[in-house]
Parts: sequence; C-alpha cells; structure tokens
Amino acid sequence: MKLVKTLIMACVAMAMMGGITMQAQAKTVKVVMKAVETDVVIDNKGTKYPAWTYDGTIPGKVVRVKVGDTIDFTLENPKTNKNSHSIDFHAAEVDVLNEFAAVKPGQSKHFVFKAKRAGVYMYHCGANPMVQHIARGMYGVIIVDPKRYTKTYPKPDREYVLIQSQYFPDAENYAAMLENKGWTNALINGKIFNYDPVHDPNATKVLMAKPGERVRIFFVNANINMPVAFHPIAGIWDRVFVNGNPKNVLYDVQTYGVPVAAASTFDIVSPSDHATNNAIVDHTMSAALRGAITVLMNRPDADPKLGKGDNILLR
Ligand SMILES: [Cu+2]
Repeated sequence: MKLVKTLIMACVAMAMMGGITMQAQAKTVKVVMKAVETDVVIDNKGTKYPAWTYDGTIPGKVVRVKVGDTIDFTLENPKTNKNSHSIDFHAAEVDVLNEFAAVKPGQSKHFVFKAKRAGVYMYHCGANPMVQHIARGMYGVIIVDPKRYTKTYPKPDREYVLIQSQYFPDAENYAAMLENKGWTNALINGKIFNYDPVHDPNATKVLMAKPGERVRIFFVNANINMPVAFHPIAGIWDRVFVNGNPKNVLYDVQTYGVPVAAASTFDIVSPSDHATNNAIVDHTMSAALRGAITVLMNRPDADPKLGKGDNILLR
C-alpha cells in the first residue's frame, strides 16, 4: 500500500513537472514598441542627431525569445510624430502587406507571429522611404535562442550584442543615402567608437571578459549599403554560427563577411593564462577608422556584471 501511494505521488509530481516543462518550452512573449522621433546622442562627446527610433534609443531594445515562442507585438505611433512607421522582423514569416504595413501617427499595429527558426535577426522600420527610416535609427535585434545548448553550441560565459550602422549627418537627404554618399562615420550600438577608448579618449565603455572565457557576440549589420568584414584583431573566431543558427557552424575563422541586413553569432575564447585585449572591427578600413572598432578586455578582474543577463547591449 505504501509503495502504491509512493508511486502515485511520483506520477503526480512527474505530471506537474511535465506541465511546467511544456510551459517553459513555448510561451507567448508580449512586446510593445513606440515609434519616437527625437534627438539622440551619436558619439562620446554628446553630439545630437535628429533620430527616428523605437522607444527613444538607437538601436531599439533587444527582443529575446526561444525557438517555438509566440511574439505578441504592438507598435504604437503617437500622434505627436510627423511620419508613418512600421516594423519588419526578419524572424517573422508573415505578410509584408499586412503585419509589416506602415502605421500612421495616432494609430497602432498589433500582430502575432511564431519564432520558428533559431538565429539572430535584424528588425527595422520599413516605412517609406525605408533607407531614411533605417539610417535615422529604426533598427534592432531579435535573438531566437535554440531550445538547448549542445557540444557544438555551448553555453557562453558572456554575451554581447553589437549592431553596426552607417552615420549620415544629413538626415533629410535620402537621395544621397541611396547613392551611399554623405556617410561620415560608423556607429556601433548607435555611437561612433562606442567602446573604443584607444581611438576616442571620450569613450567610457569597453566589453569585458575573464581570460579563457567564451564570449559570444551577436552581430547585426544594419548598414545602408556596406557589407561588414567582421574580425577580432589579436584573436580568431573559435566558432561562427551563420545567421546565428547552431546548425550553421564554422570553426577557426579570421574574418567573416556579414551582408547588409544579415546577422551572425561569433564566439571568441581568449588565452586563459594571461590578460589580453582584442579589437573587434569591421576590417573594411572606411568603417573601422570611422567608428567600427570595439575593445574587448580579457582580464581577471573583469566586471562580473558585463555580458550577463540583460546586460548584453551596453548603453
Ligand atoms: Cu520609421
């Protein structure tokens, strides 16, 4: 009798755990974004730029879900804005004329989609003229994590998001943007030399890790017209996951090309026996020397909070 009771208890416990596991496997993630037309600081000395943004920042917030999750999305376009805006999630398989349609000031758009394929995806505004809406700052990343870590796709020690874009100071001249004329700098997460005190003494932030840690970079090319030659100076990519999908793995890569509107995941593991530094660059010189350099410091006293949890896109 006691054995039967124990068995029943065990079954009930397993059923409950099963239920919890199911819930953890597929959830609905509610995401609300507001189109905000506002001035944003685009360098380390405080230069302001008349940006168009999601929620007031360049880039917009990091959206992170697991494969199989449903995203319940709302875009609000306040009536104080002058322009229509929209959102195009590269992770969504929907109808460009419906879900991605432009939303007039004073209106909002709600839609739902399922993230079916693991990876790292750009999102951006597609309202007319699209070139201007992206150049002015309406882009970001959605990370669709795989269900689990594996030997090929191990759990990293730290994670960072880097999103590169071209800076066109003349925000109104979208004809020039189309011709790739008038861009003066490269932005990393919305700022010129955002994480590079070597090339910009005003820079206050760097990426950090401890020697030997696996650092995973989610990289998005949000440029208007320029591909990116993504390279870690003084290092080698241990793994590159093309489009961020664990199935698409490359090993031991020096430089990997990321086309416009693409994203990939890059793992780097520094030597474990001493402190080192890497400079993560777009090796395309016209971009690197105009802002696309990011310092990664690998040292024993690395700030334990950086590159963990919600702290992966450093503002
Ligand atoms: Cu827009």
